Amino acid sequence: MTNATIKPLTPAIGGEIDGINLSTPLSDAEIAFIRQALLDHHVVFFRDQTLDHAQHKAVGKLFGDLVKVPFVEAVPGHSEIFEIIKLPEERDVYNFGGNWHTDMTYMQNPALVSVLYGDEVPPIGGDTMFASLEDAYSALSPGMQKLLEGLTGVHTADRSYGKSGKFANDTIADEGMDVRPSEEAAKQIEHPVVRTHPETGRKALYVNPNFTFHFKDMMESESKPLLNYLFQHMTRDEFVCRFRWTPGSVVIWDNRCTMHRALNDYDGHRRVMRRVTVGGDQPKLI
Ligand SMILES: O=C(O)CCC(=O)C(=O)O
Ligand SMILES: [Fe+2]
Repeated sequence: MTNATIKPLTPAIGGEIDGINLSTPLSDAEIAFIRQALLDHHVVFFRDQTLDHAQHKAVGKLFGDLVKVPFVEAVPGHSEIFEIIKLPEERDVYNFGGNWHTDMTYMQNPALVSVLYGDEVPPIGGDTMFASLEDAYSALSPGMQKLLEGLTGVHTADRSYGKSGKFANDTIADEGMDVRPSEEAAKQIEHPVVRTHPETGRKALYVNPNFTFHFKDMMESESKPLLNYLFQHMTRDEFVCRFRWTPGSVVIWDNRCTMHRALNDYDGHRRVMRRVTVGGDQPKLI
């Protein structure tokens, strides 16, 4: 039994769950409710939660084993948790997650689910946007779907975490977020451009502007026109939602069928989020 309710945010994506306290051990009915809501809405939101590190990890573990995220320092003593911090004085700097992306597609086994907890949120701004990659796929013509199903995407973290990536000059990293650029980021990883969700059987587009550089066996210049078309298509109004954080909000998203983007419109305010990440399967087109 659960008294939980869900209120969709938009027809395509996002649902706010009420009536569940994530800091307590959850009943089987509550767990089933959250899992189904995530499959139906791709990203779910909770308000007014209070999670310590152990409780935060317990929420992540509802979906599988937790992993350490590469290139980002973890919270001391908690390798599966990291903090996303932007300080008031960090004006005009790149913010973490600021380009549309799906978490960790630069790995052979990218993230399955991410659980983000809003510890300190700005009074206005700092929203996060989410896009449904299933709706984006479904809206394409049968001809384009077929073409894309024959393609493989090449992903790398180099532009973000490489030696000359976005975070290479993050000079006040000591008090803020601790990103560690590395040669390792240049590694190239291949994924199908269309993947099948292993639990729902639905197909989703699986490329993103932050990590997908080109199609396999094609040059960047050849890949760009189609990739750019897809990136524009994937962020059409009818496929996205925008979440307004309040302190204690918890957001859980399914990286198998979504991408997201953190908005950088709150210079002069501190924003602190904590994330745990559930390890994923290898994306496949079935
Ligand atoms: O800070 C945010 O709103 C999202 C950052 C992000 O991309 C992530 O946590 O995966
Ligand atoms: Fe992210």
